[in-house]
Amino acid sequence: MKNIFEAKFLTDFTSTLANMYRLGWDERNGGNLSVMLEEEEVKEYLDINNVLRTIPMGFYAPSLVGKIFIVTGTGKYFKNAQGDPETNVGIFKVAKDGETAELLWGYKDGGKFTSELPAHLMSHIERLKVNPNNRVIMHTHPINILSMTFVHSLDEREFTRTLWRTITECMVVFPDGVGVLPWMICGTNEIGIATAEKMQKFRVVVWAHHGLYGAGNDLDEAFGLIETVEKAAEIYLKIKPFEIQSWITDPQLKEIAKRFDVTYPEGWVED
Ligand code: 2HA
Ligand code: ZN
Repeated sequence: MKNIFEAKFLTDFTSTLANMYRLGWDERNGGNLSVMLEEEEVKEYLDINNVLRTIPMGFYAPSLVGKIFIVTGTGKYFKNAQGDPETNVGIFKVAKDGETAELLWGYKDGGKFTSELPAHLMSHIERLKVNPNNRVIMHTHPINILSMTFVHSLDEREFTRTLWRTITECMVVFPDGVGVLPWMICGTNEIGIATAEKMQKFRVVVWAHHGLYGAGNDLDEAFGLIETVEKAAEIYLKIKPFEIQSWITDPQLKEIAKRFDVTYPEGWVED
């Protein structure tokens, strides 16, 4: 068996957490991350039939039976994950009953997965329906996008259009737009269901006054997507106090979409 501390799926996971922490996105135990792993890659490092303990998930996910996930631990700090992954991160398989996690590695101090597991796994389920290559769900508290939810309409068409119109690359990176949820209690199945429903259409779902969820085929893609949304929000907040002399216009948005061959939701760019 190879040394799991050298597994790329683990080192990429913890270095991503470190980057998120350094950007100021994940204070204290803020944020959580989950990646669906391939059984073949995990088998090189772990006996996938050796279950350390079982943990009830609190909801039923039949379509994920047998799937293996690496997930941040509840109450754990992103800043500590690289130094001590075995305490701060866990790897589990969804048991045959579809509602129990079979721990294969990690959560060494007796801990368990993030309180946001429902939102993560429900989002995985919905993203996989529209994109079988999706592997990553990332939840974080970026400063600017969070701030924007206090001063901007939460209408998702308007919210998206503001972001698109601040940086040319936004239309290319998230032509599907961003979903927005009003303030809700976090850590519940209800916010999980609401987030997953938005994930049918969007790869980014903003949680007002809390943060956002992002999805991607790999860690770089999910991270890059959130980084771009966050930067657009930063530009918006920087320019908002001033009289704006020029925005990216609707005809320009159309030109970008045409040039980069991307499609946006109908009616979200004006004629
Ligand atoms: O796990 O970010 O939404 C900490 C959180 C909860
Ligand atoms: Zn959060």
